[in-house]
Amino acid sequence: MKRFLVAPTAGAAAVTLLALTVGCSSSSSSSSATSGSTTAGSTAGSTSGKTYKLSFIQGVAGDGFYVTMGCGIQAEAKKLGNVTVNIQGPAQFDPTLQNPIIESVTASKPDAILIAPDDVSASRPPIAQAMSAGIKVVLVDTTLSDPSGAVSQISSDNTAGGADAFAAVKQLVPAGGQVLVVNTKPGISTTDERTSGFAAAAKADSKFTYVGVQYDNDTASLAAQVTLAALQKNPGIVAIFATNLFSAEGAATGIRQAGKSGKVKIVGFDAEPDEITALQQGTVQALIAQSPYTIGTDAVDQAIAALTGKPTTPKIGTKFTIITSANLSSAASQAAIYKTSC
Ligand code: T6T
Repeated sequence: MKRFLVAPTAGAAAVTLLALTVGCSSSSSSSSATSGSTTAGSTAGSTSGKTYKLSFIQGVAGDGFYVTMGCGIQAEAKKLGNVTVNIQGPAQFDPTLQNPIIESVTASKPDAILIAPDDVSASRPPIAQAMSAGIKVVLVDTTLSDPSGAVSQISSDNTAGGADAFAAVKQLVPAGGQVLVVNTKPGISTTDERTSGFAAAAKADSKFTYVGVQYDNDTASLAAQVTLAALQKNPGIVAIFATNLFSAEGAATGIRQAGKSGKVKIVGFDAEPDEITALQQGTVQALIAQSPYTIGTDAVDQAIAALTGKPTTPKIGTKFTIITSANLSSAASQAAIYKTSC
């Protein structure tokens, strides 16, 4: 996988960016209420004339990360010319909502499923059932405690991303102090790993006190509430690491409500437009943008390789772009902002 570096830039909240790389790709898009399908108009990528049917099951619908991943998936399908894609996702990041979608997609007999599992354990049985039915499975973004049988696992290096978030906090608050994590919920591989990476780095630095993690059930409204409560309980908090898009949006609201905008720093994961607005307004100081579009393109390539007997890559890591107000206008930062539609 690739990793990045957070390099200090001149002036205030400057954490400039980045760039290590070590692996390969990422994903996205819709709800049980939402689904879409795209079909290539030619057989440009086909040698046999066969058309391949892929299904992409998002971690949750309406999340810019998965929307962007879906754009990559659809673009790659179109490029190959002999691939159709159906996109669906649960209304919440919840295996009890996602599992029935996995089951109904399996019943529809696609050639491959690209999926961001909602829980490391609870998502395994229906995914194993899909594999047993002969469907190729590519794990995008999140993974399982037991990923055996999957063609490929494609994601950011999330533990490293958590450590990078702490490096950004150190640059923002060199004197140290209390730090908090606002996270989604236990059992999501990606955000658990980000939290562990951040906590380990914070605990290893004697200038900082790690005050723990608050969970928001992947909702911005709860993230705002737990942030406000945590700031009231621990007025010494100097920075918050928000482990994903909704956590960052909500933490920014909580800090605003506490009247501490800009005083308590936020380093957040992801880069959807509302997070960029918070960065411009000075509520959020740094964003660790993932590469969901690339996860999507790589996932299609892995699925098609598996279906055509070509070599596959068991683990692919995709890069981060660390966005700050100082580098927001750069081409790299602009290209890293997530899409709200394709
Ligand atoms: O951070 C991404 C994704 O990587 C994570 O697994 C869940 O949350 C997001 O989709 C952003 O909301």
